[in-house]
Amino acid sequence: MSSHPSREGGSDVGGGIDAALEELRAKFPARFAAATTEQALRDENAKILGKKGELTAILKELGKAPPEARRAINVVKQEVERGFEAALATLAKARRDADLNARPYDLTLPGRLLAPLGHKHPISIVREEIIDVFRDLGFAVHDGPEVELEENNFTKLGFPPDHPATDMQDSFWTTGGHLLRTHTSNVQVRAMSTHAPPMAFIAPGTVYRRDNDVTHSPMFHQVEGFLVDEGVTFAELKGVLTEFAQRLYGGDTPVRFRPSYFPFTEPSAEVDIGCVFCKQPDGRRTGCAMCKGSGWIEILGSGMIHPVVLENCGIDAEKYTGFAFGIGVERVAILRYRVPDIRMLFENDPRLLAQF
Ligand code: 2U9
Repeated sequence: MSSHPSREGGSDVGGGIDAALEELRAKFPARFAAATTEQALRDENAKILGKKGELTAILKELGKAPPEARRAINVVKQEVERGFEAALATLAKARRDADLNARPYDLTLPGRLLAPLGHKHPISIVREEIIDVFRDLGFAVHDGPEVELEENNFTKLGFPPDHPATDMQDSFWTTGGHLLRTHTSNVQVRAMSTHAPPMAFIAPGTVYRRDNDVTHSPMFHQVEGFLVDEGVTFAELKGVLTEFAQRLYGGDTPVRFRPSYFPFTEPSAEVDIGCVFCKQPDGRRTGCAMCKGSGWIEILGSGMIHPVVLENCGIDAEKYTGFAFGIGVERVAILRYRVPDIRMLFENDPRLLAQF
């Protein structure tokens, strides 16, 4: 390739054009070097090689010029093209060097929070605490279906066929004798029917009843539990449930057992703890609106499993006895967090949930 095309090989293409070509050839490196941005460089390149560019105009003027003349112009054209690519590379390198030499990002700065963090639901907080205590005491967690047969939900538990709980008004019936379980006792029935004593299970889960007011939600949560073995008495029931109450509410919490009635236990007892709201520094309870002036708050129901229920689940009631209990998870959460309406727990308003 010639280093000076217009003067070699007789390539003089006429005074004006020759001069313009020489000037272009002499000046394009400086023109490219003066461009400080890629856009400016491309603009400068277009002024020379574009459709209406200076070199394009020379080429057009050449028209019928001899081939050597066109070759000379093409040589210049190639020089311009190479010069443009080189200037482009120089700009890219300068940009990269500037990036590398710029102040580095501060990687120790905290990230930007794109979405607000969620919170554990109060029902989950309380349920997990209850499960932890019973797990510690040797109970295993058992699961079961939420859509259940009448037999496992009512019949085997000793509910008479005309018991109000079995009514269409009280339970959610589906089809084929199925209903949404009204308690997690169905899990206990299934566990007792498939395991041999000794056994101790808890059944945490969601249950459904046709109730809807300030203290009742049609969907709520229970943790039920039972223990079956030879020689289990009410003393074991009292020991386990006192331990549970004091682990959840504090070691100095008074616990009392009040006679009650459930179709599936005999005898049955409701368990109260000393009111946590009007407790004085000396441990006395003064009575308040939460405990309705009594100084006691009910936290769960319990009882010795009825022998008929044991037999219905295939357990020899002559040999084995057991106790069972049921805890309403919402009740624990409402007492702890003083939620005025149970339904607020399920509206999932982030402003409420963020407070727990
Ligand atoms: C079997 C045998 C016995 C479970 C029990 C209670 C007492 C009880 C309530 C607490 C608050 C329900 O959520 S709540 O309204 N439950 O008082 N539950 S004894 O007894 C059983 C369960 C299964 C086979």
